[in-house]
Amino acid sequence: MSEKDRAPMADEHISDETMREKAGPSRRGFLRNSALAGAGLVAGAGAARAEGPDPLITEVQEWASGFGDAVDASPYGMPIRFEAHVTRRNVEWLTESPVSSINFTPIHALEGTITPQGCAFERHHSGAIELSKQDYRLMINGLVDRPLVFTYEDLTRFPRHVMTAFCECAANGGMEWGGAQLEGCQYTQGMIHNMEYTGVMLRDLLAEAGVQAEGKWVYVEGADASSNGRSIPMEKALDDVMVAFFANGEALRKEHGYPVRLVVPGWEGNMWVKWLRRIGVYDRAVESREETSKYTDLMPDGRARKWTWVMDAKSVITSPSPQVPIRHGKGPLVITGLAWSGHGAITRVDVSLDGGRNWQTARISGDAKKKALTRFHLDIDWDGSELFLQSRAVDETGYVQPTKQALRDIRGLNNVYHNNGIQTWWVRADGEVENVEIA
Ligand SMILES: Nc1nc2c(c(=O)[nH]1)N[C@H]1C(S)=C(S)[C@@H](COP(=O)(O)O)O[C@H]1N2
Ligand SMILES: [Mo]
Repeated sequence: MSEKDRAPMADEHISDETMREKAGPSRRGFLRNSALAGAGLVAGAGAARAEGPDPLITEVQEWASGFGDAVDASPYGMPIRFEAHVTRRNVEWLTESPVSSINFTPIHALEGTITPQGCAFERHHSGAIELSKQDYRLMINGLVDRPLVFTYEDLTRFPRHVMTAFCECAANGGMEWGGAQLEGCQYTQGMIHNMEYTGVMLRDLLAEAGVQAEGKWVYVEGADASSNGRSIPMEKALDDVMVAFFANGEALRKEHGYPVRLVVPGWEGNMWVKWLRRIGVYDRAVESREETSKYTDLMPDGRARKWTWVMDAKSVITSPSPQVPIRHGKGPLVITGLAWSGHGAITRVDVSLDGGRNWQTARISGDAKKKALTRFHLDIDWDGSELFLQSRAVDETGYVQPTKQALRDIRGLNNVYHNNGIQTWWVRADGEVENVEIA
């Protein structure tokens, strides 16, 4: 992972223009003289400023000359083909096998805050399993008064709650510890998704079983071969942990843990057990079978930081960014990105155009929900000169997102997990954008 690798981007720059060309009869095929040809219609800012009238305005188009698709053409709809490039992507050299691997959310191409399930990153230790509601069982055992086994239907009879939360893999940004490496926020910060979940609170299930006084930890595991067993302190388990079965209004997708997953707001992704099958209550933290040493942060002196569960405040500019260069030239430019904190709500996002010397406060668009992705925008008038774009998140605890160098000074270079450092994009005068680090 040492050399700067552009390979994954080979098929990346499928611009809207290319898609339009691929999309069928060329627009030029419809160019005809029209009655309005000499009418002096002026195209608006940003529209094609060709001489003469715009046939898209003056001509009756093919799509207005007949019927569109009938209602059942696609009983469960997929994005229109012009958006077919907006997908999860994998970096092949990162892991040995795709069944124990990760892919990346196309955050550069999304807006707002909700991640559609179909392009939300996946992380599996032994592949995504197919488990039906009929075959689903959830056991609660250990230090409880009444060991219980729930069917899926049993779970649906507990009071339901709705919450939005981000899920970020602890390894998000891990490839960037040693320096700028991958071209695109999809790869540098895309091990994250943000969904609106519906489910039941873990505390309600634990109350049903009756946690005994010595029960201080829950050990949660999945039904897949890896089981992904993790220990969660009782305090968190009784706070905001959810046993979820809907995401973004519909059933969880298979790859996100259908039919039931754990939602552990603000905490690193590996605790969010998918295909949840057992909750054991214990008096101590139980180590998972295979993963005793994983997800610790290796320090320069060889010691490891452990139980670094909460994801610290972080942000990234999603556009412009290496996969989203500026194509429209100078003038009005919308800068946008995402900010989040596992400690609560984002209270401010600053943006720098000059690599961190000067900062201005961006607009937070929509709600800044606790432990959820928050969208920010900054509208500038770009003079066409190069920029060193950075964003810096501040959360409700007052914590300010650090520079990558500040993190390295504390944790050294052996680390992989929990890189929440400030990202720099070098916007060149020609509008192309590169991942860089400035000293
Ligand atoms: N059962 C099970 N749960 C799991 C995993 C797994 O491999 N098996 N991977 C974990 C890790 S490391 C992460 S980052 C998140 C990713 O969730 P997602 O695949 O829905 O994005 O799931 C977690 N839960
Ligand atoms: Mo993860």
